[in-house]
Amino acid sequence: MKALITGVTGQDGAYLSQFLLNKGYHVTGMIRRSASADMLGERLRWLGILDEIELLDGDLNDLSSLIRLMADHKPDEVYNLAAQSFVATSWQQPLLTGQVTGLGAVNVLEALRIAHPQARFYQASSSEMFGKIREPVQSETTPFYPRSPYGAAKLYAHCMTVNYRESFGMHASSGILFNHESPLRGIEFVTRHISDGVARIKLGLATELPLGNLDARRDWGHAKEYVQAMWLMLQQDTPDDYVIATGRAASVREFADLAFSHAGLRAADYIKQDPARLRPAEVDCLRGDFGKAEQKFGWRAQVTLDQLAAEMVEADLARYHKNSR
Ligand code: NDP
Ligand code: GDR
Repeated sequence: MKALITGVTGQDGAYLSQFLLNKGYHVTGMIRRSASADMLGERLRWLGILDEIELLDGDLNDLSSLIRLMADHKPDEVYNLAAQSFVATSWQQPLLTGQVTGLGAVNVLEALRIAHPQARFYQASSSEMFGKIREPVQSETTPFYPRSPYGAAKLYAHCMTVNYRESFGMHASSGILFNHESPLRGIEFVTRHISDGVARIKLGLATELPLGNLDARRDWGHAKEYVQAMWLMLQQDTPDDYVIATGRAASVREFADLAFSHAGLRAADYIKQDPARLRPAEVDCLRGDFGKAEQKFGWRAQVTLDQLAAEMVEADLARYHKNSR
């Protein structure tokens, strides 16, 4: 089996590559040209799989590169994970976010329709589409109300994925994934910002941790488990949309408490409220109903929030120890 992954250098791209390699797939990853090419595969290197992946140039905004990839490689499965994925940045760069996160997904769908329509397609949809929530627990039937340029762009990509499935009979599925984290999470996201901050404070490299809205609640799971759900969706005979979540929600403050206490510290002694980190519009609380995924293909999250926080803090402590040697 051959898989093509866009966004292969990101958190999910790295774990999905590892998962598919273990299943015997040939994995091709699309990467955009960078002047820092030596840094690009850092997450893949961390997992020890960089040399096992075929990396090819392309960009989500360049339809011709996508058509060429589909025509030349004829992948059985295409996972569209590439995006401008940081919500806070989407207010600073709303047009770019729309182009990459929204239109970029349609470029991939178009490339497939033109060059290789029989491939199975996965779109990385997001719980951010629920935004100002219409139901306390969100499922595939909950109405959407995005609260950021990122959420709006993801909703467009999501609707287009459904549309290509219904218009052209393509095997196109969307995973509406709730937040998922890991030691490979980008440093700008709150869980990793916290685990990194805890490690620095523990090692005497920092004295405080600036945070924005401590009351925001998220349904946080482990990325390693979520990439399995992506693959399971593409193994179904019929394409569909699925919520992937743990079903539990916790606040930023609660996650910080877990992370600090894992290092033997009290969060309240170090957290500093930073108004600059507040967002123009906030998503207050997300909690997902994963019942459809569990019923259709038996997926359910196993890792607890405490285990997740502990793993992330340990990984950041290890990074600083390694760098200081
Ligand atoms: P990351 O931010 O870690 O990775 C994003 C990837 O997209 C990187 O490989 C990046 O490449 C690539 N990329 C960005 N712009 C372009 C472009 N123009 N052309 C080609 N590649 C590009 O995201 P995650 O791994 O966390 O998430 C994967 C996907 O899932 C994203 O679409 C995200 O929006 C979505 N999602 C994530 C959730 C989460 O909690 N993690 C939850 C729900 C959805 P580079 O390294 O060059 O920057
Ligand atoms: P999110 O993740 O916006 O949910 O998007 P993020 O970790 O950035 O924020 C989660 C919540 O924490 C609050 N917060 C802070 N956030 C950051 N980044 N930094 C801070 O200092 C801070 N303090 C408080 C935020 O206001 C927010 O409420 C992630 C991304 O991976 C998206 O791509 C994905 O689609 C969604 O998850 C599901």
